[in-house]
Amino acid sequence: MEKSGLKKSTLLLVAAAASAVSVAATLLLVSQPETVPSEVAVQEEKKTKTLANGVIAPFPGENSKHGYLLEPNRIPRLETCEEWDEFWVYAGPAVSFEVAEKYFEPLMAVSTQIYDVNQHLDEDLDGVVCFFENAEKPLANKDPNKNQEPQNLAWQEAVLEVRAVINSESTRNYPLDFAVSPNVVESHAKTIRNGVEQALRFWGPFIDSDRPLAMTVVHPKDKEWFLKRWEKLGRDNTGEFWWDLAVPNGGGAVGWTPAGIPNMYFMAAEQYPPPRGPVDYYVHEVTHFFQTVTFGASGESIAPCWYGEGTANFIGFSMTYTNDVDRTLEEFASTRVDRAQILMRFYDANGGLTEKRLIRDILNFPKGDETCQHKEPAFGYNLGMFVAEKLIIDFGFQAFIDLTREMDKANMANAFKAATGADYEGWVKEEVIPYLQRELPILAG
Ligand SMILES: [Ca+2]
Repeated sequence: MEKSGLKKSTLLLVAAAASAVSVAATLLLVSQPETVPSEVAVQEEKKTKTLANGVIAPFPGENSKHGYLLEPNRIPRLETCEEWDEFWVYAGPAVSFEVAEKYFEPLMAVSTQIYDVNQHLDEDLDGVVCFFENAEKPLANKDPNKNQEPQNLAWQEAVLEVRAVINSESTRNYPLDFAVSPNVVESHAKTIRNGVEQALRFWGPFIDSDRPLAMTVVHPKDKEWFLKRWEKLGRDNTGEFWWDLAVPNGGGAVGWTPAGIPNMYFMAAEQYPPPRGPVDYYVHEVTHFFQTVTFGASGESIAPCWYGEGTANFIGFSMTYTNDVDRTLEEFASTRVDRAQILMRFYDANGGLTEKRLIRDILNFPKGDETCQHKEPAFGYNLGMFVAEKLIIDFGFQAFIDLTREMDKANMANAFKAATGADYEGWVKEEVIPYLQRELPILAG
């Protein structure tokens, strides 16, 4: 009871600070506690400070798990809400959890420090940056979905966290050793190079290497040229195997040499031009480059089937449109449905989504089996995407980075423990499997 009394009294002060706003005034009435604490009690309990614009902020500052940097020199001060929407992938932020809770906005983030630096953008002084400024706002007590089944929004938060961390790090122009085979259409090579360079700029700061990325674009008519280049690059594990897979539809791959050096390939042709707008394809391949350059051949040998393609899928789809978070989430939502349907088709025909089966498919699935990557249900891509999603939901995007870095020396259980503090098998059995058993049937419909 005491706790809720404290919450209400803080809300009262925030609302009072924004007394010119009718929304806040309404809330003042709705949330008014039966007994208003005395001025002295409020002073003792609440620990706040008043910002320059008069908004009351918690002290010390509060932050939701948004992933943006908080060091004073890393928080940009932006001039317009348009610029803000380019930079900030969530709604808000609100100055405090108290303020955020007033609104029905599942993607509302909280950051006192980031609010403070950009408080001039909170024109109507309700404690939230660039959120229906001077307009009617969606209130929590008018939540249109209040009586419906709770939706899983955690995956969206994981997507936003990937975008936020990547946006928040500085960028880096990573060096390329770029080669194009003679028959490749010039504009195709350019599109692919732009996509990879864009993906490398934000992956670059995470990559602890200066070795230029050997990146090769080939046309299906240029097999001899490809094999020569492939020889020169150290005969990685793409070669004719990948060539034959790529010829019908094109596509990308990252192979690695026996010494663990990654090389990237794309096949493009008139009948399958490379995608131009979305960058998930390029982010996906650059995620593989990050993985292999970080943990080398030893990491490749301990990575379970779900790890490589699953994490590259999740991170790639999270970045589909770098400047359009809504479109990215919309397309990702339908991708999740498609992938869940592929998986449920398989499980329904093979004894169901049982714990025993999922333990095998996540913990013990043979990577060399063709259903890991190349044949339905493509566990690596499809099941792996949901395991990666749960990894980022539970431990954050940084845990994926840390896990990858730990995989250069340890076995998977030790790497996971070092990166997350949790027990790998225990996490799969107690968190991932119940999550999949709940989520996949709902998605597949
Ligand atoms: Ca505002």
